[in-house]
Amino acid sequence: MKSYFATLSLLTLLATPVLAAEKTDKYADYKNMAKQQAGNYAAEKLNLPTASPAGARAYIISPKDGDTVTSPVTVVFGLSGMGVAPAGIKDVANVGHHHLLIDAPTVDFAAPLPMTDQIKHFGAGQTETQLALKPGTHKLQLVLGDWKHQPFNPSVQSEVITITVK
Ligand SMILES: [Cu+2]
Repeated sequence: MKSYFATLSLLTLLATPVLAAEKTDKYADYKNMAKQQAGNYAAEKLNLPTASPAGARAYIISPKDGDTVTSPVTVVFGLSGMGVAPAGIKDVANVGHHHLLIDAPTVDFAAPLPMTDQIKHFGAGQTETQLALKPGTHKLQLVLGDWKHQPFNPSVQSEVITITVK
């Protein structure tokens, strides 16, 4: 009889971790989902930057620095080491959308980029645009933004190019 109880308690002990493991697995998805949502909420409230992968690079394919062009100017955006996704896509790693800075506006890289005449958002995931510019010289720069329109850390941005519009 004594060994019967001993066996029974041994079986109980053996079974416990299995049951516990099953229970953890059962709620793991919900826990991860809640964690993700809490993380996104905090990121939005606190302007937490999204990390960019090493080597990610944004660049303006066209026009080239120093080009003389006519308005409207076709500006073609380049990105390597990351992907383009519409704004608001929260749970995909290493994606963002382009922003075009026109004539060097002051930008707070630690906050979402505002939408102004000098800061154009391409939140649908566009990779080029037609830009109407007045005659004269203009500066253009690309800055990649995360799902909440905030520059990455480190920022993924192009060189500033200067073009002349005839
Ligand atoms: Cu944006």
